[in-house]
Amino acid sequence: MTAPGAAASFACRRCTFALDRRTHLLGVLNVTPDSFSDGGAFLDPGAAAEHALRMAADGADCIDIGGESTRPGASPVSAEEEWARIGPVLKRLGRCPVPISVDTTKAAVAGRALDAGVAIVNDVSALRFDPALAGVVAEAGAGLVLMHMRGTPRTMQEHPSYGDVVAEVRAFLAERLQVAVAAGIPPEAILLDPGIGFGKAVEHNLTLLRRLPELGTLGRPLLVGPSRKSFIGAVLGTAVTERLEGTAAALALAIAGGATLVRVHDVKAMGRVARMCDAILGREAPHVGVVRGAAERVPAH
Ligand code: HH2
Repeated sequence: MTAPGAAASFACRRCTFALDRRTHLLGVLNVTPDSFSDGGAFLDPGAAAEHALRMAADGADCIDIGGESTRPGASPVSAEEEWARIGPVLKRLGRCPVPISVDTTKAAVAGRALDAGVAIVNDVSALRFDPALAGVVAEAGAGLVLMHMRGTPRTMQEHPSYGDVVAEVRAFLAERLQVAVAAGIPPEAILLDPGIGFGKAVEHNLTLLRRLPELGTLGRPLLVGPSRKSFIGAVLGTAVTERLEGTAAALALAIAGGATLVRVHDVKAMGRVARMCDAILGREAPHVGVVRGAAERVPAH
């Protein structure tokens, strides 16, 4: 089995990801009071920076910091408020060993984050909310994530309906890619994301994951973020704190379907899932690890 081929390279600012070699992980750092799974956990800048460094040590290839929740029904926050949450953390992450992306839709926030050394702008609105954002990204030579969402976080879960969800997400991403390139952002600095959980019913999320290879033909790497989301809770009947296995399954199938980057909260566990997938897909020579503890004394198969 080989994963369907999408574009393998991603390069921006000081950051290059060799995506043909292995799946890359974005570790989620939410510095918000109201994110759906970890709101309020990292409001203290010191704790947030510590968590980011822990995720880097656990194998995150990039830290994705966000100061505004995009959960269904969330109200927007001002650029000032968003920056007041993010800025102090970025200051502490001056010596972060991996690149940082900023999860924002606002040019003012992205600009300040890029000045502070961030490499990538993760825009869940795909350049729809702030007309100035494309110019800020292009000017800085930054990377850009274009994600599919229906409407806005406040309205997106009000009866989402599609004729063919995959065809519609694909057409949206193709059009936003053209917009970004026309604004001066080089294609090799762009990642595409189907936006799991953004204006989609459970079946839409499952269908997108099942038919992910159809999005790989857009010629840019695919980033997928199913981590802890409510479609997993709907399938398994589990609360947000009990979605690790569901996340692992979604991630494994996304990787098999061509995702070369995944956005995750549980970096250590999902890094193992990704490594195992990569080994099966023959992406990277498997690292033969040493089994520690009681298990090594018992032959296993
Ligand atoms: N999901 C969330 C936020 N940002 N960005 C991309 N590119 N893809 C995603 O799937 C994605 C995203 C939602 O997760 P989280 O940040 O944990 O929650 P909240 O928006 O409540 O802060």
